[in-house]
Amino acid sequence: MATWRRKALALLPDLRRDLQRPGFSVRKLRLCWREGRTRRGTAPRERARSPPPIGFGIRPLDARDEPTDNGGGEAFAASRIVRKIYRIQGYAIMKTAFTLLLFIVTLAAAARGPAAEKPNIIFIMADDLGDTDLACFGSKYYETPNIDRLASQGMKLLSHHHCQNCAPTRAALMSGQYAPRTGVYTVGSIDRFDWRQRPLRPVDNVTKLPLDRATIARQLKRAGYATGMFGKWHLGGMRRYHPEKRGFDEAIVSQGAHFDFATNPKTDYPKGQYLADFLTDRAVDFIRRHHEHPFFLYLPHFGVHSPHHAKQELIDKFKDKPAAGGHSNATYAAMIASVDESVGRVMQTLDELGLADNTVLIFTSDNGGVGGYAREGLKKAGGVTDNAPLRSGKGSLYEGGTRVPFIVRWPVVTKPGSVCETPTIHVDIYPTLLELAGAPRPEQTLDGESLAPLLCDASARLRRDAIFQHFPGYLGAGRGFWRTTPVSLIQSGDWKLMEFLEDGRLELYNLRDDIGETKNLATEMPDKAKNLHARLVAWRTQINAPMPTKNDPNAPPDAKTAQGR
Ligand SMILES: [Ca+2]
Repeated sequence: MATWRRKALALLPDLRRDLQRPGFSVRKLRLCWREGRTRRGTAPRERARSPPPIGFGIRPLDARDEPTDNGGGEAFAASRIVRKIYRIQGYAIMKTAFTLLLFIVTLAAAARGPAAEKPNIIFIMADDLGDTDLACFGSKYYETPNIDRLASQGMKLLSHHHCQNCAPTRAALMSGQYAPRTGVYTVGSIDRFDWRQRPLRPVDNVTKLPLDRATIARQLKRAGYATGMFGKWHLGGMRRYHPEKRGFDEAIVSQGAHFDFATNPKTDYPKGQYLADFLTDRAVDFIRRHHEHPFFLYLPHFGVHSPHHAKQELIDKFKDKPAAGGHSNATYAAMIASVDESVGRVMQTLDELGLADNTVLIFTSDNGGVGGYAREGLKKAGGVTDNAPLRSGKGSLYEGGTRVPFIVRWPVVTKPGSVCETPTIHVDIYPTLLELAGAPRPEQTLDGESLAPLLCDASARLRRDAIFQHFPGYLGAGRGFWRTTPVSLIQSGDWKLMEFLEDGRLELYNLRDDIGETKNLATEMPDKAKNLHARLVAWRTQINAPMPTKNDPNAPPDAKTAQGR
């Protein structure tokens, strides 16, 4: 027998032992394999910036690939197998060996049951938390030790975007579709703001996620996941639109307040309990009841949305703390602290149950922070925080309104403390979770792309190279002032082009050089603006995006609201 063959076979018993360890996942192995393929396909200049590939392009291994002392070996996962495969590969077996071993590995995993290879998924989302409202995203006033720890153990996505306010973000997350496909552009009807003196009549707004859309929860449920949702839904709360009818095995929708809140279905809770604590109790209970099978937990907090009410002991902690960077509101800081406590309790529960290594834990916010308006001349818009250095805040399509913190911890796959600067957006989450779970794609169009390659390697390239937003309406900021007027935008790499639809005005920003969107380069760089605008128009055409129509200020009131319907 050839020497290389003897050495390769000698490694197999060791490999078999590894396969019996908890925490093993064929999916992780495939992701690492795919990551290697992705890197092999990148341009030479990109490759030069990345760590040198090994063998098939599989990244070099480091300490995080070893079993941890406190994890009892649970940190073992695909990359360890990949290393063994690499060693065998080093004995010249190459692709044949990998194919053979992947086959063996898949069979072994199948023998252990399908549950063993599916990671649990927890998606925690704050409400109205700004991009700089976490210590690990720059705040020197707010304190978020648990979320900071989560970020240190996982990956921060620094250019992740949601919509400018609540409902459309949730519709995109749940459906995997941009707003022009769901019709959910904002909260409430278009008549929430008096647009009648403006040049354009907004597109009618859909306030409930259409019933023919399969939610991400429904697809994960079809893949064998237990699914639970506790918190703010905002996509139609009653009967057929309730999350329990949209793919969640169990759901409690909270409404209205942080103390003395209502729930649907009605649920008893101790008088005086704070909503974030109530929701976390339900979430922890759900994890404990489903710890033996894969589960999807969606925990959309109402914090830190107004009304700004918080637990007194947390307010007291901040009331004498010096302001920093436009952050100064003790009650708001206390609300953030409660969300942080919630994340900490979820992390602790995962540790207690030994689930941390096989759970993808995501934390984000639904839209930008409420603040930064005064610099826009919107003195009546109020504000409780500041998104600086980002421009404007919630309700605006400038970065302060749409850029949000996004943290993913998936032990072994996400490199601890890593950051990713690739522009990403809400519609990417649905296909990402489908891939991580091995769940079937729905029949509906999915507009985003799986971020799994980025989770393996922050410098990996996605197939698409632009993200889009389309907002054909108005959001007010006091009488006669607007946080936004109708606008569409494209972001490609460092470049962002906005087209304001009232007059066709273009604004072009280089976000790497000018994160605050202070210098409009549209006139200075007409070719760049023209190219991006053509791509934006092509996207609007392809997705059949409805456009606002001309408004006639002299028409009778009935005619105005009837136009275009
Ligand atoms: Ca919100």
